[in-house]
Amino acid sequence: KDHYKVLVLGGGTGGITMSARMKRKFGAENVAVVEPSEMHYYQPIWTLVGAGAKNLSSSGRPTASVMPSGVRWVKSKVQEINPDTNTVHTDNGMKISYEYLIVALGLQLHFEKIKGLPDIEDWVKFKIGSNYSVQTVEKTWKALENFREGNAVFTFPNTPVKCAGAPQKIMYLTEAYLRKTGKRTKANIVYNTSMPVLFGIKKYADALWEIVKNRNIQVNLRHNLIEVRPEKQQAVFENLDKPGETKVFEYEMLHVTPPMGPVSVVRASSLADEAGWLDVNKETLQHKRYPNVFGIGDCTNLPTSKTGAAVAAQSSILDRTISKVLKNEKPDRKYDGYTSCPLVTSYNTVILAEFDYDGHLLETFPIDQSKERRTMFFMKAHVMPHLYWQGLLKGLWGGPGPYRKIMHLGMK
Ligand code: FAD
Ligand code: UQ1
Repeated sequence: KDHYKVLVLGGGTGGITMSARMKRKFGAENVAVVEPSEMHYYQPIWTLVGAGAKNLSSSGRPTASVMPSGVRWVKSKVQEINPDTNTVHTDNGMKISYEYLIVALGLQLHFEKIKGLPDIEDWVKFKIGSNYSVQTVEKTWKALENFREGNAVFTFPNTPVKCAGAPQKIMYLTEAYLRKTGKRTKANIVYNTSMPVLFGIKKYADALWEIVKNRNIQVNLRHNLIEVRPEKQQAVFENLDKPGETKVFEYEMLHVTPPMGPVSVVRASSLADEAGWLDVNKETLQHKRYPNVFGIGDCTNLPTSKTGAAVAAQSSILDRTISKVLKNEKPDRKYDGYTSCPLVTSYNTVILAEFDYDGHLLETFPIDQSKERRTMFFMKAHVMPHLYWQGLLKGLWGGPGPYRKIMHLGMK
């Protein structure tokens, strides 16, 4: 069969979530998902894998096991999207047509844009790691375990990224680990970020500045990693405020957050905006020019922070939008940009950031979430994985919005 009522591109967080919801709406036989990967990963736990607190194997399950039963899995890569003819070409030579298209292709990592970064097989030798990919996350832990003395350097690129807190979460974990193992006095911890701020939302940024001050962590703003000299264990940064000026940092451990960008197949299609991201309406998630096309998650140009928590909130809105479009009615519920970032600040504490498009706080719990809390760490490490596999991926978790209202009943 090569025609489906609903075709979903990508079987990651957003793709599996929407396929479960579309199965309920249209019946499994009317839904197909294009995804090449044999394994599906719960990426948020990689923060703890890189710090040696969880196993990599706990983060993955076979794609076959998360695909809603009866939904067609096309195990191939999307090669070309033609919204004018309602067709998609795949690497294995299929041409699939659709009535409705949901694009959930995530984003692309660009390690190759950093000059001199060695082949991944050599990262252990050169003390480099990155929590951002399945191939590199265990290398972070190796570098941390092998740390003797010197600089532990953490980077944040000059592009949009997914989970904007993750580049510094691993830094706090490293600091805690080195303290625990008696090596902290021999270590200098350096966070070099391209951003002009430590975090985009002031309330959380204030809390994080307090933490870096107390733990003697050096933060350099507007520092962008452009080159690694592995043999010399040096990382080269450009000063984004003074073009042409570079600064070399020696390292004993280097955590790289790679530059990121839109996936090439979206960028090359007429679905993209000027920057290459999927061009959707920020309230309804419907494509701006093709009304039978929708987007969710990291591949979109929704002006919020790219996270799984955002995908959860988007999924219930998109479900509703599609119901309305089906009935030729106007979409009514609006996505407010809800996103969340559990900022892991040690092996047992988390600051749970939650906010919307305008940077207004949308905290679920009626307590000050900018404080480091053990309860929130427990949520991140032990509750969220279940909520992900059993709730979100089954189309049963649409974000904490409704619960927030209940929790705040009778409170200001
Ligand atoms: P993905 O889940 O990445 O899925 C994209 C899918 O598209 C993939 O399966 C890929 O194989 C597939 N694909 C790509 N190209 C093609 C193609 N050409 N054809 C077919 N398929 C293709 N979020 C949180 O909410 N909380 C956190 O604490 C958190 N921590 C994180 C920590 C780290 C280290 C990382 C890396 C991410 C973290 N995130 C967190 C972010 C979260 O994982 C992502 O935002 C979320 O997975 C986005 O879902 P998505 O469906 O848009 O993309
Ligand atoms: C969330 O819904 C979610 O998706 C399942 C995450 O991804 C792993 C999160 O990290 C967070 C924080 C949420 C938000 C949920 C609550 C209960 C605050």
